[in-house]
Amino acid sequence: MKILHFADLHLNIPFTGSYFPAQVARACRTRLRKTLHELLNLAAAEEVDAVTIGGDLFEADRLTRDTVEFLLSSFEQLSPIPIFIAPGNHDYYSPVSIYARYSWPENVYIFRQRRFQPIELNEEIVLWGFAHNAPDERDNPFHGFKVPSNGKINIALLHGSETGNFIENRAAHAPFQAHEILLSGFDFALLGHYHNASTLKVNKKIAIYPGSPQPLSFGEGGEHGAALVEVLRDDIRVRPVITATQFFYTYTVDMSTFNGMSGLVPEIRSIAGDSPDREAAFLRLHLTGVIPEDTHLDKELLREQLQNYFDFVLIRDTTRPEAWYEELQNEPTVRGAFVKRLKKMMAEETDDRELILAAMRYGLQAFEDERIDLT
Ligand SMILES: [Mn+2]
Repeated sequence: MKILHFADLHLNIPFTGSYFPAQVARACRTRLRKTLHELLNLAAAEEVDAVTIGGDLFEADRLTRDTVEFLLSSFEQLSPIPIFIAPGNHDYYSPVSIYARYSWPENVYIFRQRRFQPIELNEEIVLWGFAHNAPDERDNPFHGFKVPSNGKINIALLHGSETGNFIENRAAHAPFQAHEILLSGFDFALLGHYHNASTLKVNKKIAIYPGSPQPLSFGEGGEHGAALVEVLRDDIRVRPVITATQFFYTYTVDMSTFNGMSGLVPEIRSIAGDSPDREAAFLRLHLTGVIPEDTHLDKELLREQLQNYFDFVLIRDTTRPEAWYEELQNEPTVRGAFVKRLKKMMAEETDDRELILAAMRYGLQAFEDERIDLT
């Protein structure tokens, strides 16, 4: 039995969190539709027995009729291959949801209940789907649930947060711990929710997050794709398939060591490398540090130059002029005292000026809760 599993496609996602202009966001949404077609084409080419979707297929509050019709016709084209959907927090099942209001093609099966429900995939394999019924399901889906002993291979399909040891994480959607998958009697779990691909192990592989087929925001730098899962009598084999064609890059430049634009642009550009499959690249650039008195940085020029290589450039500027130190040392805070002390050291120990300046930089970054890269 061969299954293509994916999750978190997030059709119609607005990309507001990434500050995309409308045009860039629209291009990304179009790309997500194309990605769905590629996933379904892959399912057909691999002659899978089933497709499973681990939730967040779309963002319900943004969904257009057009997208619904796109989904219905795309899924119908895969017929007779069955598609099983376990709704997540963005596409939760309710009587007024798109899942309930539209008539879906016959090869599409939607799980409706916030409790595992079984479907026999064949004589040996049972798929158990769990549906979110609200945008904020905080209960553990495995609590109080036990697969009846049926001598079969039991696979869970759900959208949820494997929390590791942080069991007190109250904001998590459908939180659980990896070992509970086995405790409930499942052999394996096909998951969704985390956008970076990962594998859960308890002695052996017991579950996968395939990752969102495309990364959807800055910070989603991991692997993104789908998983081809082969269920054998005594083994479950997983083959990851990378589908990402858009990429989000984050880069920090300490402007304290800035010496001219000519080196900066190639340096930033090189983080994206060369990738023949890349359709779009987005950059979030963080400028930090204290700028020496005689330095001038033309941010608009920098953005313009970077836009030759990136489809979107977001610049966050937390640089400060050198004169800022003077102001700071009079501040009646721990930070002020810190700066005053280092200034005094600088005046006394002229040999260690560079070192003290670095300490000042890192210290101030820490005060501002910034990430500190010791370079
Ligand atoms: Mn989710």
